[in-house]
This record gives sequence, C-alpha cells and structure tokens, in this order.
Amino acid sequence: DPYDADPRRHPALQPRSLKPYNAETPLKILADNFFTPSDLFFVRNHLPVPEIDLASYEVEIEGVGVKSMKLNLEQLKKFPKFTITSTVQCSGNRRSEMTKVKPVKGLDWGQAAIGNASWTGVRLRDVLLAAGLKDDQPGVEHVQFEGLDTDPSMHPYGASIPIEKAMDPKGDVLLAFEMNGEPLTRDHGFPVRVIVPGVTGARNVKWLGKVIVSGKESDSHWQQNDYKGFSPSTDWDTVDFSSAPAIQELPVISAICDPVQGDKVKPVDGKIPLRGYAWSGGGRKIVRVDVTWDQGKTWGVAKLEQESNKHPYHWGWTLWTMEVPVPPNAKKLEVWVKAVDSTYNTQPEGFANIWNLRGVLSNAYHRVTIDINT
Ligand code: MTE
Ligand code: MO
Repeated sequence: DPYDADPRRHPALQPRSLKPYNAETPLKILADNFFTPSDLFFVRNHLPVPEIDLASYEVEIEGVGVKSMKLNLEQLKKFPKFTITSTVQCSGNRRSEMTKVKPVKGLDWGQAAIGNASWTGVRLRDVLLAAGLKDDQPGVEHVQFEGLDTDPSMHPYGASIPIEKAMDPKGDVLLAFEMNGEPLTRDHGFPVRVIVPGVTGARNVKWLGKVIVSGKESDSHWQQNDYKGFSPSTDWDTVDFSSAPAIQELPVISAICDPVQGDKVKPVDGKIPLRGYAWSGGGRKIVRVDVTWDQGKTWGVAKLEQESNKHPYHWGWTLWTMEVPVPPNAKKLEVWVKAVDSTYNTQPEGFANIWNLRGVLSNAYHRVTIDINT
C-alpha cells in the first residue's frame, strides 16, 4: 500500500478522505490562532506523501531562457532569505455548503480547508534570475512546478502560475523550507514547497522536484481538467475544461468559526461573541467584515485582527470578532457574515447562482444557526 509510509497526524484533524489523506482543522479552534499551528493546518494530498532523503534531495530548474541547474537545500539556502505571512486555501473550501443546492463532485470540505502561516524561503524570482532568466524573455509565459509525489503511472502532481506572478519583485513567490519557523513537516511539503501568496492552494506545489520555465501551462490534470469554474448550467455532459481559465487568485471569502452550527450558547449581558476569518486572493486586504443577526435588517461591523501590509500585498488572513445582541426570549439565532476586500469586492448572498459542478469558489455568505441557552 503506497499510503503505508504516510506520516502520523494530529488526532484532532478532521479527515475528509484517508487515502489520499485530506483533513481540516476543527472549525471551532481555527480562529484561536493568527498563525495556524502546522500540525493542525488542513492537509490536501492527491497522492501518497513521498519519502524524501535530504542527502539526495535536489530541485531541478530548466526550460526556456534558463540554464539547467540542480540545487540541493544547502545551495538553495544561499539565496537571500525571506519570511512572509500567507494564507493557503483550497479552491474547494466550503464545498459542503454549495453541494446542498445541488450535488457537486469533490471532497466534502467544511469551512476549514484554509489556514494561515508564516513561510520562510527564497524568492523564486531570485533563483530564476540566477539561472539566467531575463524579465520579459520572449517565449516565456508560465512557470510550471512538479512535485515528487507520483501516481501509479509515475506522473507527478503538477501546476503552473503565470510568469508575471513568478517574476514580480513584489509577488513574494517563495521556494519555502520553513513553516511557522520550523522545517516543513512531511504533510506540508518537506523539504521544499512553493508558496504563491494570494493564489489558490493547488498552485502551492509541495515536495518540489522541478521548476520548468515555459511558453505553456502545466499539462497536469490539476491545471487542465480540474480547479476551474463554470456556469451554474454547465453539467458533466456539457463541460469543456479547455474553455475556462485555471483558477489562480481566489475571490473574497469569510466564515464564522465559533460558535459552530447547532452550538448551545448562553448570552452574556444579552450578547453572544462570534469569531471567524476573512481573506481575499491577489493580495487584496480585508477592509470590513459585516455580520447580521436579523436576516440583513441590521448589519454590525466586526473588529479586525490583521497585519499591516497594504493592498495588493496583503497575503495573510484577517481574524474578526463581533458581539451580536440576542432578542429577549429568542430560542435560536441565525447569524450571517460577509467580508469586503480592498477593491470593494464582496461575497454573493447565496450559492444557487454561483453553483458549479466541481464545487469550487464557494464563497457565499456563511450562515450559522445557534441555539440560545436561556
Ligand atoms: N502539491 C503536491 N505535490 N501534491 C498535492 O497533492 N495539493 C495542492 C497543494 N500542493 C498538492 C500540492 C492543493 S490542492 C492544496 S489546497 C495545497 O497543496 C494544500 O496545502 P497543505 O496540504 O499544506 O494545506
Ligand atoms: Mo486544493
């Protein structure tokens, strides 16, 4: 069984599939920490976790406009070191809410296929410049990444990002070897993974084996025939994956983490405290989080905890808190949250009109019903 060598995992992680292993953080504790502890950070694996020996590990750089190079971890660490805060979110986060409108295909993620960490590594830009790549090199459009995890026919996990993001001096794309100040754990890409801040999790390739500078996108299944959005009227008989762009930057999203659906809560001074996260892709900072406790008649503005980076370089998430008033004698309270980012984009009200067959980009208002303990 190729999964026998997978690492041990924190018992509190909530599995959505075991082989491959996919699990999320318990929602109730997700907003406890601005930096999600690495052992509780959601895991999204498509294949068995590869066994990598640091003594023989190398990442290969090749392709158009670069001289081929192989770098071991020690050589990689000679480039200038940077630490950034970046949220990693799966395109399918919150799929379980969309699927209630009409079934979709994919892992049944709740609201915690997202986490925020500090990542330390070297800039992809610096490595590519050292390999001889010039800005605006003709014939170069994408940078492809291959993982060292492979399917039974030895095809690796792969993804790509546009060259503009890869080479942007402020794009902060890292070849990262530390998460939250410690070497990467096996589940999160030991020894080296790509961090593409502001971009969907799928492009943040773990167990990095190869970097290929190219005129073309990765031809992997996950770049070409998955992780794309479609019209609510597109079904599995009519879908043409080549007609839609691969997801890169993600739209604005938020969720209530605590209390969770169905919790019984006793109000204090007639109020209940709510906590959650909000985030937007592309470096768009969260500027406001709105919460309603009466189906939108009244909206309160939440208190935000976030870093100071400016638009469009705000890669980390925002945690928020809000105390909502409970009407006298209420037995239940339904609360909704939506966030607004620095381009004033906000979330759709419901899932019906953003429904898509893969259940990605599932960012409608998050609605939670709480039982009131009087
Ligand atoms: N990289 C490799 N090599 N193999 C994978 O299966 N999964 C991707 C990405 N990188 C994946 C990968 C997906 S879809 C996501 S959402 C993120 O890793 C999840 O990162 P995490 O497991 O560290 O949370
Ligand atoms: Mo993902």
